[in-house]
Amino acid sequence: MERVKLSAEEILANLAELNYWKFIDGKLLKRFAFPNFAESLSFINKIGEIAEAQDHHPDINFGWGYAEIFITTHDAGGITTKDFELAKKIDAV
Ligand code: H2B
Repeated sequence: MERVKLSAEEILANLAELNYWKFIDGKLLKRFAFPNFAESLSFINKIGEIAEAQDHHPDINFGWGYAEIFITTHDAGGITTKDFELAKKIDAV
């Protein structure tokens, strides 16, 4: 059940519960800003631990002062509730 693709309406309804996440090219996306490289790296390491615990893994672009998180459910070929659960846990970091 968890890995059933959500409809466009369901995605929009779930997005409304999150802060600053967008739905672009079939993925949830959020960009985080940091004052230096070390804090970007620390942030994505924490996300890595969460992803392993959830068995649900985002794609990440990061560098000096930023991290961009992209989430989709590869097994379902779209967005599922697992993506929103992961986004909420990332926001709680
Ligand atoms: N992460 C994401 N983002 N989507 C998946 O479909 C997915 C995953 N599947 N992490 C998991 C791993 C699956 O391949 C393993 C076997 O549970």
